[in-house]
Amino acid sequence: MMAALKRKHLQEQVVLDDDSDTMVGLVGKRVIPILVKDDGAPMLESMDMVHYIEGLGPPVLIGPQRPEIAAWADAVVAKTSPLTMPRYPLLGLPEFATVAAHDHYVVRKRKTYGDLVELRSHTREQIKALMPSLEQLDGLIESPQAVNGTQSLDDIRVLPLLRSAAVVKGLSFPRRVRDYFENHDGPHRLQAAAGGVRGCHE
Ligand SMILES: N[C@@H](CCC(=O)N[C@@H](CS)C(=O)NCC(=O)O)C(=O)O
Repeated sequence: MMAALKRKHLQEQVVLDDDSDTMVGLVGKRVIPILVKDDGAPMLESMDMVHYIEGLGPPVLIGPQRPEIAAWADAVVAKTSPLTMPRYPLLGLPEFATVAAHDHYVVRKRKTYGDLVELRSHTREQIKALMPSLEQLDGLIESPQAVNGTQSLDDIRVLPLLRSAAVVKGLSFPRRVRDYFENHDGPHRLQAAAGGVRGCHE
């Protein structure tokens, strides 16, 4: 998202879920995302990457931040993960392109979330539990352009969460959330801005 906002070219390399060697070879452990800088040095904290890219050229995250937005983003993950995590293997994502990579993810997630089919069978209750948080965000959004009126780090906190949640069929965003999301996700806007579909909220 940050690279798209800064109009920076980012060469993307997808790592298959079972390809631990590539991750360990770069940073010594299994973790994504990894940003390899032009000088070859890897970075492995996504917010560090955001600050690093923001530092290249004129800033784009110039608006104010609000602590309630960060708090909202931190709290909502517990509600979105049970919906999104069991759906990622259904989306034809490139990190699950082989049967082994797909099954590696399913087995890994089963340890944390239990059986993924069973988890999906609770979709109705999970959506019901998430709606109050989306209503809360609806009341916090100041404009369709930016959650705080002017683009800021808070948009980097919120938009990818909405992008992930949007994979859930049957989940409808409240009006202001939808306007905000569609403004950033439409075909001629920052379609690439929220990065891949899969949220990194483990
Ligand atoms: N603090 C890191 C966390 C990254 C993270 O949690 N990555 C997850 C995937 S979304 C991960 O690599 N999990 C280990 C695994 O896939 O085995 C960041 O914000 O970049």
